[in-house]
Amino acid sequence: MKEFVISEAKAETAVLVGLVTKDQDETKTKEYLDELEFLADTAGAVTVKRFTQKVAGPSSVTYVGSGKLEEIKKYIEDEEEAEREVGMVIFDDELTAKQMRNIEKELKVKILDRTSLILDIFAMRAQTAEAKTQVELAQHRYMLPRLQRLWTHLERQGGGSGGGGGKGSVGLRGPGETQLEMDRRIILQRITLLKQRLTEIDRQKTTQRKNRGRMIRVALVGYTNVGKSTIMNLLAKSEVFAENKLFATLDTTVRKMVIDNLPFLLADTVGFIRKLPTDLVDSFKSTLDEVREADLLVHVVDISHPDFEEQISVVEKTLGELGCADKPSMIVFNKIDAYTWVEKEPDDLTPPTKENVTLDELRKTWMAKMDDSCLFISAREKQNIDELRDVLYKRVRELHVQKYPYNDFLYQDYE
Ligand SMILES: Nc1nc2c(ncn2[C@@H]2O[C@H](COP(=O)(O)OP(=O)(O)OP(=O)(O)O)[C@@H](O)[C@H]2O)c(=O)[nH]1
Ligand SMILES: [Mg+2]
Repeated sequence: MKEFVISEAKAETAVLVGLVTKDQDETKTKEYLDELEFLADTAGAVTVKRFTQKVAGPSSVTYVGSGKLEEIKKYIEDEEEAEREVGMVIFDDELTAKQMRNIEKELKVKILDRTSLILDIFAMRAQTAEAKTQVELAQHRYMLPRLQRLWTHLERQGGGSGGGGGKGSVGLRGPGETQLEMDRRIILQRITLLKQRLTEIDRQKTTQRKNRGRMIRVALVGYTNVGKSTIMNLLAKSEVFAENKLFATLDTTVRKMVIDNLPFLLADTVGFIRKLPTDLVDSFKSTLDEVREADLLVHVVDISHPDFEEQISVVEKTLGELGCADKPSMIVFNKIDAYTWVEKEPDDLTPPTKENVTLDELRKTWMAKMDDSCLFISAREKQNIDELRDVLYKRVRELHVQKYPYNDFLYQDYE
């Protein structure tokens, strides 16, 4: 597979750049950059250096200030002199076409932003026709406003169909502009085609979903890398690709499950992440239909992650955007085996913080907050899995009786 090829070859190196602003303090920026480093690693790049800058907000010209850009440039040059080539510089936020162009001119290496990095990983992960089409659509949408920078690198598809270039701004017309107009048109045509293709796939899938019969649909949702696929594999004895990389799952997998004669459908879905551009979420709308049409959402959380609380709110926010905020749901805190805390001295009076709360205390707080509709498990160590099955059974049964009041599941013969 592609990712093995990348990691076995000499890995490309990456420099990360983030900002500390009034909305994003140093700790937050560090967490964001940790995640960006994980994303880079997933894409096959080794992070060699991080740069951060304290500013009021990103500069519209070069994202960081000119002094910082100079510092980054100097670093790249010094590395080059020492024969350690820097492969790329990755910025933690989405860059505008103008910022990208200016930065590229200055640094003269490959420039990526969070969005293009995520797109790259998505492209690497896409397996089915649907996921591939969705990723290509998202890539073209990302490219369109940035064409001016990219046009020379574009692959030409189809012949140039005469003329073009009539509408450019004064002073910018010229051969380059004609080319740009042509490319823009090619991309727009491609976007239309991809959208048509997705509508067709979507139509087929909707029909398929309708034919699934009278079964309650449960969807595993959550931040990326929390263990959704591992839980799916464990419960449904399926073999969904799971690994310690971000976005291991891009395609939704649905499995039929039966607990005590009660059949229902369980879906594994694409993970969410911070700063995911709406455009990208849009492109994955049909994948996310599984979430939208679910009767019950099982929100999986990685409790061993230092940022799990923020991850919960990112997921809740994304679910809200998908119109799923009010769906029946439950929280499953996974990876309890990896949860760590700092033990306090008995006479230590410092108030509890994220770092020194025991799992038991955390459990109590969340059980109170969630009205008991949360569970603590370890999918890897198979802890509390029976409890998870029991709770699922109870919830699905309730929903089944509500939705299909004839209680027919007890009598039907499901193969
Ligand atoms: N320590 C520990 N690791 C776990 C547990 N469950 C899953 N993992 C690991 O967490 C990593 C991610 O698991 P996945 O099941 O791929 O996570 P996912 O939520 O499907 O991730 P994406 O598809 O990337 O969104 C893998 O390395 C798993 O082995 C657990 O209970 N404890
Ligand atoms: Mg997965």
